[in-house]
Amino acid sequence: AFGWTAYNNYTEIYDWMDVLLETYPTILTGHIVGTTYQDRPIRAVKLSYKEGNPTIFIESNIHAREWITSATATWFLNELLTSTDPDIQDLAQNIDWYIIPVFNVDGFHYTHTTNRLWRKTRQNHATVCFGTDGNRNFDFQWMVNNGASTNPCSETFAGPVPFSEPETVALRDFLEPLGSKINMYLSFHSQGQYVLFPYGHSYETTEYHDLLTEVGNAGAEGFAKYNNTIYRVGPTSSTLYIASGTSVDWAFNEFNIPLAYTFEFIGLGYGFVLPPEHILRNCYETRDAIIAMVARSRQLG
Ligand code: 0X9
Ligand code: ZN
Repeated sequence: AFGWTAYNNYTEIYDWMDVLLETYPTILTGHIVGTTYQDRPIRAVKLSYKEGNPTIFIESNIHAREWITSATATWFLNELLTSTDPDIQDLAQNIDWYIIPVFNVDGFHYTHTTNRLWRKTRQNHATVCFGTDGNRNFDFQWMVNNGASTNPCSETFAGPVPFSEPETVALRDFLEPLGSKINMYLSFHSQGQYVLFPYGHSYETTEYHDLLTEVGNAGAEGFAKYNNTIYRVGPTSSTLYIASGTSVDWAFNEFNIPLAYTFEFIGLGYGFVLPPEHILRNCYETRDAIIAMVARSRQLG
């Protein structure tokens, strides 16, 4: 049965999404973001109780091996639909949510069948190596400042050109009519315990730096609530490393989204292979982080 005591593969996640769509037909709508290189659908759900809500967009598992991200995204979606906690019911009823639980479907499938530690997409650009780092393939400051690699065998291969991957093209085209309505964009990753925000490609700070810091700090307080888990907060470049052509930086810039974050969840020393008994802890921590970030952003208007 579907749940959060073990990790689920993409067909299990998609079958569960179908059940949700049948169970909550007035609240949920299913969307096909696009199709992967290997012809799998990239699916999203939109949760909306009413007209006129602000919008939060969650993109998860762009990196294939980061299984805790789709586990957490699906748990959070389930929570929005079923929780009796007033804070969660408030989030469900007064925010519109778009959630892509598994963005890199081909890569995710490959981690379940062949190589648990695969990161990239599965398209081959006429070399011996497969795959592009989806989170280096977006057309914002693509390939600048050594924040990605031109080597197709590298884990951070940026692709031969920006938007060389059908997956990143799909997200671009899906966001085009929607992006300017998004108030908060969240990209789920593992691991390292960080709340990161633009920019990744340079140390230059953005016009939203103070707001991003305030709301990011609230997120870290939320992550700490359940079990004292310490998250560091700051721009990707100065807090983690230089990364160019990422989805968050692209969406932030393209649609002027004031609140755009990357979460790097817990690894607990296990790296990307977080044992399933730690899934729920990460879910609770992420729930508390999102509650806190929404509360702080409402206070700040
Ligand atoms: O390098 C990455 O893409 C992310 N770290 S990971 O270990 N999950 O691969 C960090 C990306 C964060 N940066 C931006 N979104 N700018
Ligand atoms: Zn990642």
